[in-house]
Amino acid sequence: MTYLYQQHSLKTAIDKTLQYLLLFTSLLFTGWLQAEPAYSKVIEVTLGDYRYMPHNIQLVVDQPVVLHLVNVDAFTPHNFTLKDDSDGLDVDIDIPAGESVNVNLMPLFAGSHTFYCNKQFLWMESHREKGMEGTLTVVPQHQENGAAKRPLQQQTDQEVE
Ligand SMILES: [Cu+2]
Repeated sequence: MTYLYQQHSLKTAIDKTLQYLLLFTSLLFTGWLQAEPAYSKVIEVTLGDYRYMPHNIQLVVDQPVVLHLVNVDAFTPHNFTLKDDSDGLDVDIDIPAGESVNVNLMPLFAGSHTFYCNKQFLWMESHREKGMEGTLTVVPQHQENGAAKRPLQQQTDQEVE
């Protein structure tokens, strides 16, 4: 009898623990979803030989991305600077030679911005002067892939013709 009772209470204890664990996990997950957008789309940008590849990057408003910056040079440190006060953009990150860095970006407004490398070795030309810069364009959601949605009226007119 005693044994059965103990077994029962143990089972109840496990059930309760599982319930709490499940509740805790769901709370964590919900909280995480609300706090952080899902940075699941990765755009890889290679830095090397005083240039960015690609040097034209297109983002879509409200679609978070991870910029995966890879410095492929063996000895030259590079950098990714993207500043625009009007958009709240303020990125200034160094990528040491042979290393990579991730930057989470959440574009809020459409627009076009220049990014560049702020490195300069002694009195020589800066990396930017050597051509190490690029353009980051943020397009509205409906202009993604250059396919702008046509107004409904226009579509109706075409069907009539
Ligand atoms: Cu550089």
